[in-house]
Amino acid sequence: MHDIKTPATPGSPGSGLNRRTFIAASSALAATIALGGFPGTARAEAITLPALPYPDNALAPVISAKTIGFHYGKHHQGYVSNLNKLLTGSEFAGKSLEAIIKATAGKAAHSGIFNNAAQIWNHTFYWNSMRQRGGGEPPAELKKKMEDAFGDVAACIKELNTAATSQFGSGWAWLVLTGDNKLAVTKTGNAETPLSTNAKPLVTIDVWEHAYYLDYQNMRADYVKAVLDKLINWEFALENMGK
Ligand code: MN3
Repeated sequence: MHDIKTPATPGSPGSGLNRRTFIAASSALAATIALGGFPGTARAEAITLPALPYPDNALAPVISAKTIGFHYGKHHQGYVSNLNKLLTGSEFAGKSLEAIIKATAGKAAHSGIFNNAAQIWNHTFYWNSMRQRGGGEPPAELKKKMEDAFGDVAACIKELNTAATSQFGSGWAWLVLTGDNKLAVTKTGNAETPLSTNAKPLVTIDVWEHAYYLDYQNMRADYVKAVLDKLINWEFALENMGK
């Protein structure tokens, strides 16, 4: 999913980009090893845990390094480990994550594979839906789309906030681009994802308790507001709009 390029001078002083790339490459290596292989000898068919797009403390204090440690290191990794076990000997082994999700969505006989595959995809999308010093004014092209669909940016954010806070139990809130090229807000339960529908996901917020409980306990609304105000990655949304 991500191209990992090891820089010629990893971690060279004064180069934030090199440092980030090096951390990403190191995380990818750790994930490969955690899955039981080494670069070059890893099982070619295995689904791997994509590297975080930033260090684990990049989103603090809104989302702590401790939360990221459990959420990415245990939950996200756990879905990867479970899926690889479930795929062994199945008709879906060797297929891409997206293909597995689309082939198993809505099929009760394959719910275990779907749930783990969709959770892997949703979490990778979620990490990218946030950034250090996010929030604020969306890029002009996205802002125009928000105004067309919701009236203004604040109304779009309010819809996202309502979807995230009103999702009963575990799930996700999404900003999507519908089949008729309009922005819309949706929410999904458990592992469900708009990826298997006609709508194109732009950004998401994880509202499973494990996403916020260590930092906010039961105060989901505080977590959602902080993510929308300070972390949401509108540039990522714009990038996805163009795909
Ligand atoms: Mn989660």
